[in-house]
Amino acid sequence: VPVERSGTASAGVVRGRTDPVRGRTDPVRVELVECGRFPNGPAVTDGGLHWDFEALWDGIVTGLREAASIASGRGLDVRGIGVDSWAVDHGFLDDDGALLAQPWCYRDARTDAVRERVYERIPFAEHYAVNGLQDLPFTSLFQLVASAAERDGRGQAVPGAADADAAADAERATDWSRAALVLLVPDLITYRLTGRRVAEVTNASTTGLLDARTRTWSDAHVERLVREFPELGDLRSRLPELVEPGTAVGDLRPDLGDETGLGAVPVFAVCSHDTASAVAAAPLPQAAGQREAPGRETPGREAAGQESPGQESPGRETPGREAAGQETTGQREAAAYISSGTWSLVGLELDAPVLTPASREANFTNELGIDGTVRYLRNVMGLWILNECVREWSEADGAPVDLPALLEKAAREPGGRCLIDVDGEEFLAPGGMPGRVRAAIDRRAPQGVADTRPAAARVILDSLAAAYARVVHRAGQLAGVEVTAIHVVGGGSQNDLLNRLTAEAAGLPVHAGPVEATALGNVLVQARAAGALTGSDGGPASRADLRAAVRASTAPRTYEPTPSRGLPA
Ligand code: LFR
Repeated sequence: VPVERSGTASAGVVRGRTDPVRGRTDPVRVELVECGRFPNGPAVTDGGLHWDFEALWDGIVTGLREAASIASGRGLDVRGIGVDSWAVDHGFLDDDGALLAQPWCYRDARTDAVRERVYERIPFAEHYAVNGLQDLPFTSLFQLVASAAERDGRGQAVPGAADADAAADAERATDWSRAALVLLVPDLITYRLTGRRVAEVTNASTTGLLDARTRTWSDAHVERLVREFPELGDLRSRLPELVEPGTAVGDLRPDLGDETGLGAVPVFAVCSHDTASAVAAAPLPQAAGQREAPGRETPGREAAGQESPGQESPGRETPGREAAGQETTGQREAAAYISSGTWSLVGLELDAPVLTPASREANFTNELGIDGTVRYLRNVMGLWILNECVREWSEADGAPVDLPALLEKAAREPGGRCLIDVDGEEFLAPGGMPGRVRAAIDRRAPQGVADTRPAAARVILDSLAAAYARVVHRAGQLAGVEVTAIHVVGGGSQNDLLNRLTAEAAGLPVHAGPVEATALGNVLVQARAAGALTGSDGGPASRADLRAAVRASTAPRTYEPTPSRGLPA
């Protein structure tokens, strides 16, 4: 399970007692056992920010070896392997299935200008109508156009290329011109594990090439792109067959079965986008649309999917809870989620995309989720900003910063003095983060905020909490649901101060946990596919059954908002 700044290989043990007559007698419990964890981060190689795929692969094989040994020590059978990672990034395979180059990291600035060129020819609204994706500079589509435009595979013109001989030409051929197939990072790993080349749909939905309504590659959109950018050539033929989470992709290659000690184990497609796995394991009470507020009329499901500009109230950027409640009276209730880590992915689980102009203008995304669902959310920059500051402060000190102590001091700082725009693209790239944060504070707080680490940390966390609150309420308005609680999952759910600030800012209870939601979602989908997890009635497990297993296996912490407190000024 590689993630952006560290990779974990976890094994899940699924327990539950089944009575053949009465069905299941106790809730299924899942225990996660961490088998390996390794650092992962983008590095500048070949003139750009790339991932070290071989280092990732080594970490994975080591983790699998450890999983085999832990399982055999505990007398357990390994029933499946599933891969998830961050989204959008991909590698190119040549005709022989070899990886042509290290995958680019989406944080490289090469797509900035490309995005403008793409929108000049295909306006954002036309993309949104098909793929429903928020405008982010790094969506795979922009990366592909950038790669196709490269002349020597690294964005440099080749001097004297015109009169180069054929052999030199071949050597200089771009990665794109030699690419037979595009595989997203988790699909690349699944391919190495099994030899099978597929595109798992939750992650494929972040490429910009999928139709958010049909969950299939949009031939029309791909053709349109190729018409405008002929250098993309036969893009469609380079997109693999799509599979849904839960599909058995193939068995672990025999050589790897031997090398790791795992033997023949099926590899399942899971929600291979880490955020989709995390949302699958967010213990949401019910999916939006399943539960109706008592005595209230429920609008048709289509209401959210159709263009209904009258549905939202323009100009209300930051409603408090009561305001949102008034506006959404008569609508369904739902809990929001925040998948909190390097990024914070903030939104709702829906059963159809919201493609309205209002949704587009608010820059909400419709990524795909488990069991035909849509992850209706926005990317908020997340703990990346704080983590990068901590990394640089630690480098400056020559010793790791004591994070709990820093957060304790930040909690004692006066709050709400200054909010910075955590979504600013200026924070996207690594390096120099404390300086960029300071500059943003100075722009926003003429009255001054002390130039100390705790003060900077407090501004970042206040700003994150305010952004979460805004996005949660806006998601509710745009999707036509009343948000009644927030579930924070992932590593960031351990940040007490941030949870407390979020509850205050949103005026909603915050339930924090599980921390390892991504690994848990990954394991649960495998467990269901392998037949190790059935529904409470003995039939196939539903999403609600998966979440019941999460609830039975973890203990969330709840933060109640102070009554009458709304968003920070
Ligand atoms: C989170 C995540 C986000 C995606 C970003 C870039 O790890 O997957 O969902 O937008 O990383 O891939």
